[in-house]
Amino acid sequence: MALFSSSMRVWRSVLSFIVAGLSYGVYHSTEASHHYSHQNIHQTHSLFSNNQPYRTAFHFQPHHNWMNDPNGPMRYKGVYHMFYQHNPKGATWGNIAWGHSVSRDLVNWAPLPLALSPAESYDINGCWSGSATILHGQGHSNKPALLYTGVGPNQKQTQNLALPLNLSDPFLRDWVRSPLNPLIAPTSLTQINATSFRDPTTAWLPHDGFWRILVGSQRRDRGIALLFKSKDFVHWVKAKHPLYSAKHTGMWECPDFFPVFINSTFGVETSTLHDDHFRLKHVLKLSLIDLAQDYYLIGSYNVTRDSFIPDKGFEDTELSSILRYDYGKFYASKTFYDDSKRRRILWGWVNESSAKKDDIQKGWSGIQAIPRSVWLHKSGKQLVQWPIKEIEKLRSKNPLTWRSKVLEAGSLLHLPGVTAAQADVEVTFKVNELAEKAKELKQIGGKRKVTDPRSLCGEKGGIGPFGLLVLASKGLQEHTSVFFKVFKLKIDHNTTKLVVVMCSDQSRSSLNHENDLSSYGAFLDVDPLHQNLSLRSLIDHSVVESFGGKGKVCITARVYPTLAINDEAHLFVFNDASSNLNVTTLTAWSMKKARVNSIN
Ligand code: DQQ
Repeated sequence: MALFSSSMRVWRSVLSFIVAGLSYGVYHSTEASHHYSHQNIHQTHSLFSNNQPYRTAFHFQPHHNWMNDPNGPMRYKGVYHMFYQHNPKGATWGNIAWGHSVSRDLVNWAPLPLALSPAESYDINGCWSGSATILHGQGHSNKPALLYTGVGPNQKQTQNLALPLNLSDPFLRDWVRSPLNPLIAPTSLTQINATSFRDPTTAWLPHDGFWRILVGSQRRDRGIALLFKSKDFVHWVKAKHPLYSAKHTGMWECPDFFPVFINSTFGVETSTLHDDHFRLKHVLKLSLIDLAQDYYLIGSYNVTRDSFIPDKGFEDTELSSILRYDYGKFYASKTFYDDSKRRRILWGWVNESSAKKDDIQKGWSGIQAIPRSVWLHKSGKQLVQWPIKEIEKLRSKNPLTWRSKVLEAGSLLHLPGVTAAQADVEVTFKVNELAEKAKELKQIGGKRKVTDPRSLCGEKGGIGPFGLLVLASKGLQEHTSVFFKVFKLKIDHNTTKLVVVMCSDQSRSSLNHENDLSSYGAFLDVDPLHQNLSLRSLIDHSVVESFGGKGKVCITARVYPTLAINDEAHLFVFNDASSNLNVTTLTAWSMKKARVNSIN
C-alpha cells in the first residue's frame, strides 16, 4: 500500500469525480463507424513491431484490419468455427467478406482463408451477416450450411446459400455458393424494402418438415423479423405474417431466435420445440441499428400459428425496461448450440471507442466479447450469462485470494501481484442490513420516476459506490470504475424497495478525451438484504467485461489508458459507502495470453 499513499490523497477527489462525471452524463458518440457507404482501404500500420498497448491478449480478434459482427458460429467434427464480418483491406468498415478461424477450445484460434468474399453480382458490394445451420433430417446428416446476405448493385440485399466443398475437412476451408442464389430476393410482390432486408438466422426444423428462418427488416419506423419457410433449404416462401414486429424500433439487424429450458442451465438445440423433462421458452434477440444495442424478449413460440408472444414486448413498456444482454458496448450478437457440452454460447461484437484515425494507426478495429454460456434464470424473467469455462485455463496458478475482509468506509485497497492489464477478478460484497440505511428516492409524488439506471450511478446518497477500480494509473489520473450502489425506492405510499444499480464509469479511463468515455449502468435484480453482491471483471488491455449478480447484468467497456498500460496498470477494490463493508471472497488471477489468430 506504501506505493499508493499519495493515491489515497487523491482518492476522495476521484470518488467525487466518479459521481460528477456520471451525473453530467458524459455520453460521447465517438466510435468506429460501420455505416454502409464507402469502401475503405488503408495501408495497415506495421503491426506488432510498434507499440500496441490496446491489443487484447485473450479476446478474439483477427490478426489485423477491421472486424464487426460474429457470423455462423458452430461446432463441426469437434472443431469450433468462427466467421466474422471483415474488411481484409483496412482497419475501418468496407469490402465486407467473411473472415474465418477455427479452434478446439474457444480460447486459442487459428486463422483460415476468407470463407466468402464479394464475387457474384448479388454480393459484389459485400457478403454481410448470416448464420450457420447444421442440416439434419430429410436425408441430411450433419451438413453445415451458411445463409448470408449478399449486397448487390444499389445496395440491394438478398439471402444466399453457401455449402462446404469438402465435408470431410473438419476445418471447412472451402465454401461453394449455391447456383440457385439469390435464394430470397425482395420483389414488389413481397413488399420488402430491398435495402433493409438482411441477416438470416440459424434455421430451425419443426415436425411439419418446413425449415424456418428469420430475416431482419423494417417498414417505416417499425422493426420486423420476417419469417421464411422451406422444405428443401433452397426454395423459400415468406410466411403471411412476420414472426414479430414492433413500432418505433427502427431497423432490426441480426435477429436471433432460440429455445431455452425453464429450470435448467443446459442449452437447447435450435430446432427443439418439446422436451420430455423440461418446459421451454423462446428468446428473440434483435439488434436495433438506431441505438447500436441488442435487446431480447422472452416468450412463447407457437409453431402452428408461427407466432411469438413475448411475456413483455416493446409495445408493453418503455425501451429502457426491455432486457439487454449487455448494457455497455456489445452488438450484432449471435448464439449457437454446442452439442458437445449441451450449452448455448453467445458471441457479440465489441466495437472500438476510439477515433477512426487511431484505429487506422493501430491497424485493427473490433473484438469479440469472451463467448458466454447463456441460459434462462430460474425466475424465468431474464437470461443469465457467464464466460465459458474454458477461459479459466488462462488463469495463473497463484491468484491473490482474500476471505472475509473488512473494507472500511472510504477505503481503496491495492491488489498486488496481479498483471492488472490482463486479469480476471471475482469479488463478493456483503451489504445486508447496511442496505436499510440507503437513501430513499421518492418515485411516487416525487419529482421524477427513476427509469434510467445510469442516472442513479451518479446520484449522491445511497449505499456505495463500492467495487473495483481497474486499469488505474499509479496516481489514479486514469482508471475505470466498476461498482454497485444501493438505493431505497418509494414505490407507493406504503411500499419501499431496495434497488441495486451496477455501473461502469469510463469518464476517467483515459487522458485522451477524443475517445468515447460514455458510462453505462443497469438495474441488478438482487435482494441486497439477503444476497451478497458479486462482481467479476475480465480485464484485457482495452476492454473490461463485467458480470454482476453471477451473470444477471453484463457491462462491456472499451478503454484506452495512456498511463495505465501493461505493467503500469493497477487494480484496486474500493468502498465509498459511509460504513464498513465485508468482502466475503476476492480472487484475482493474472491471465495468460491466448493464441488468437497469430500467423507465425
Ligand atoms: N453488419 C452487417 C450487416 C448487419 C450489420 C454489415 C450489423 O449484415 O446488419 O457488416 O452490425
